Amino acid sequence: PPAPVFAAIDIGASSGRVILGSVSEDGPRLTTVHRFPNGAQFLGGALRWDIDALFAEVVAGLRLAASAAAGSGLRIAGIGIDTWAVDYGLVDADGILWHLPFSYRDARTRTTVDVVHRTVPPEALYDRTGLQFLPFTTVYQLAAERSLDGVQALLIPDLLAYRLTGERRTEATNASTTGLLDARTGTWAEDLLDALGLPGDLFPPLVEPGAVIGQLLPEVALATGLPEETAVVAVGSHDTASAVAAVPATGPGFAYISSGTWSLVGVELDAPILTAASRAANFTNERGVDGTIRYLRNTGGLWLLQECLREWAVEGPVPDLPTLLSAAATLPAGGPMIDAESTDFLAPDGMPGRIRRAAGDLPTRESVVRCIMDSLADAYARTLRDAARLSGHTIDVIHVVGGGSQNALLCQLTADRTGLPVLAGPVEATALGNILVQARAAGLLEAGPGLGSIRRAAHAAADTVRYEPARNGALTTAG
Ligand code: LFR
Repeated sequence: PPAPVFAAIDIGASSGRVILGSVSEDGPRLTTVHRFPNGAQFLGGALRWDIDALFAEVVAGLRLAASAAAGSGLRIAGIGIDTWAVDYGLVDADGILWHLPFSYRDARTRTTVDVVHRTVPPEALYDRTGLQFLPFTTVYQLAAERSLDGVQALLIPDLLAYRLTGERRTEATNASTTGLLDARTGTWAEDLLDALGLPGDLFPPLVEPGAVIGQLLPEVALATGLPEETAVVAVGSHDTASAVAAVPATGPGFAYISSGTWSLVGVELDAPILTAASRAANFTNERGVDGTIRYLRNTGGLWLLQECLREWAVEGPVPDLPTLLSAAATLPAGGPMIDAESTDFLAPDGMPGRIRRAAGDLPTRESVVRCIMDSLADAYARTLRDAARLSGHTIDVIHVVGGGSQNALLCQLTADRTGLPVLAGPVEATALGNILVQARAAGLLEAGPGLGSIRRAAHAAADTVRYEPARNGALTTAG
């Protein structure tokens, strides 16, 4: 029989891709078969995701994947989907989508945060769900819905899986970003749903990474050229869960920075930390693959840079990113900084102006870029110091994965500010984690529990670049 390959559909807030991956003795091999841009758009008076356009890209990508696999004599043994977290579509009993999913950057939760907190105080929410306060968490978005009668909420990857298979599930890692999952048990906090007036069956049943969600609908099989028996498999459908699963760590003392539109900065733990000190430091306890806990803070990310580049491109021709970054690297250290964690930078538009107002004197584009890089590295160092202090976890190396791992200036500044070595890569950690979870479920990697076989495979695949700090000094609990 033809050898198996797995398809990863990996969609971030600014771009998506469909990647084929095979897993052999020598480690995993990935091939990108389709790439497409993504971004929230003003549609129907609000910032939303064009989910129909995204689904069309998914189908187009699967069609390309099908022919690439067939051309190499391989069989697609599974399809896994991961995207950004927290956002959802409302689907009625007939499967009709009520409105285009809102983006977490839409302003509608500005008033609903207080509405939720008046019913369940933030301390109680933290104690139960362990999530850092972010104004866009699903629970605040749901409070902005006019009615939830007769509908179910499907998180974005679950919505795409539903359109592929007709099956409704809620994948567990992404469920943990809704603010409605119990951090201790990993099950729905039913009393919380109840207290907030949300229907008990608002979300479909939970499913763990590795489980089969369903097979392709006949019309999807037809459109993609894949057999109907092709399984859609649950993976860490929260992109950050997949990315951190594929961190090529070789020992326990690692921290990670999942670096893309956002930077997710923290450590991996066995159990959540739900203390008042942890809440005060705004640390999150998100669920990872195999019930691991990602203890992290969502700091600002490359969104700051993406938005500047977008705006500058509207003004006229811009130097390409490598040129801008090299120019920024020649500027002296110690320049102006912004608070990269501030919600002031959440919304789109006018980013260079907002950064200049916050930082003060930034005469050139490269000085704005340098300010962003310094500010991100500073936020990373602050966050990792807090993570070590609050968790007691010793950190002796930082793994940077995702698109930002290719940003040499940012990686070096991160090493310098933390005093720790940075191992950068893989770039496609998210797709790799997606594929490795499928491969393990198919029996190609040693079974869990524990991410051991996945991390070993990730390490075999990884082509990492090492950045040494200008001065040494491990971050410890005393840090
Ligand atoms: C990263 C990410 C983060 C989440 C943010 C919004 O892509 O999934 O983990 O906080 O996007 O969903």
